[in-house]
Amino acid sequence: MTAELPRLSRDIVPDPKAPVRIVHVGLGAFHRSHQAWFTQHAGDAGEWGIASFTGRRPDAAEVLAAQDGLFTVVERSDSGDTFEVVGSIVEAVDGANVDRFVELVGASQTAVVTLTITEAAYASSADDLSLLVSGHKPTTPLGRLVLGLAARRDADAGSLAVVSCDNLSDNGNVARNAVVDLARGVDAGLADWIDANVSFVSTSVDRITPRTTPEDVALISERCRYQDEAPVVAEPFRNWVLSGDFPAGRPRWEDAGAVFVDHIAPYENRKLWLLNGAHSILAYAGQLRGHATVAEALADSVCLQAVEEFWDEASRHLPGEELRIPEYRAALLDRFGNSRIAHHLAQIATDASTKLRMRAIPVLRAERDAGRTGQGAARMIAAWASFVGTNPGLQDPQSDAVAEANRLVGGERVTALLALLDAELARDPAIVKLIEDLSMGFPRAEVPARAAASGTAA
Ligand code: CS2
Repeated sequence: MTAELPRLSRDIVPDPKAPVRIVHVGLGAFHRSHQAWFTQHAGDAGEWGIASFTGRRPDAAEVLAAQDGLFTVVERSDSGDTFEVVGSIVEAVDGANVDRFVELVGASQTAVVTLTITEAAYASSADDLSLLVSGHKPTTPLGRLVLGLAARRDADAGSLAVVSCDNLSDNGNVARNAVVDLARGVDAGLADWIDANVSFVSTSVDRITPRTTPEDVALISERCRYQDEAPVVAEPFRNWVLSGDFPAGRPRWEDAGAVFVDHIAPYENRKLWLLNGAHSILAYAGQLRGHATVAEALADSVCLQAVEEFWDEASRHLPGEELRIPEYRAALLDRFGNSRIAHHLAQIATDASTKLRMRAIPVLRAERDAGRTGQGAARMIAAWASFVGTNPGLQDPQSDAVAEANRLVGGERVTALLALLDAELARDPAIVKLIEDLSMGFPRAEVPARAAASGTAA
């Protein structure tokens, strides 16, 4: 039946291609439900096409290219699904096609480069530096970006904006430092050119987008009467806060609800601590207790209390009426409780050593500086420490060091794990003891709470 349906393309959903003026790195589900969606909904969308490159594997680009870049966004709320075809991605390219990437970053009509490359990809890579120095093609996103920016300088194509859309605090500056440092190792003049001509924009991005399942693909065929191999399912909520200059222009993302601010840190912290921090607590505590999804874990009072305790601590360091913390927290409970979105805890649990540095450590430090224990933040770390004890294969940029820590026991083990997040805190025996004691606190629930299964979001 499915085989008889036409494949989604610009023939069956006419949507003229806009010229490429945005280059994206990290063509995944989140990019499609967020930056591509916002670009589609900008008032001047017709002028802004995205060329989107994959990170490590070609698959997503191949699937999307076969349907002219079009894909369906399934907006999934408690009350049902709505379907929308998004056409802002006009070119979907394998990231290994470095020549095309360099050509586009070097083109004067390109005004914006956006990144969703994961938190871990901002760490420096010695391999990339030696590849660049020896005139070979780099393999990491930032290495490729340095090559692209060198081409832009050489072509005298002018300034542009690089917009990090990863869940890192101060992500614009983190991106700037990583790119400029890498460039300086290759060519000091290039580093200076980047410093003077590239605007690194900081952003806080938000839209819960679980991995697409075969059931989602089947649902599109049934409901939309075309075949789409690259749909994304997302919650109705979306948020994008940006801070920085766009010297070569940008789409009118504000028409789609994006907000431009002078000082982004409070918004970033609100999102990273309250949303992502809670996610990390649920990911480790929830799985230890036998749950599989965010909604299931949230229905367990042990997990919910751990989240609320952490939120109370974090909220003390999120001052200012305009942040509307009580409303934000209430909205998060609703969003997490959307049981039709099957957001798997295993997906959130990866890359802990990078994520917890952003989600737990700032709150733990702020609480201790204020003379309190920081127990809520410590509990997030304790849940991770306990989880990696029984799940040693968890994906992590520091997986070797995690495995080494796991060979130790008791306080020594906790010290070694904490040192991966914050070396100084790991030297404080009181914090180590607190985390060690808390790590016993997540026994498997006798009857794991199971959220009502939905026919479409299983
Ligand atoms: C999650 C985020 O996987 C994770 O670490 O916390 O991907 C989260 O779902 C998004 O930031 C929501 O905007």
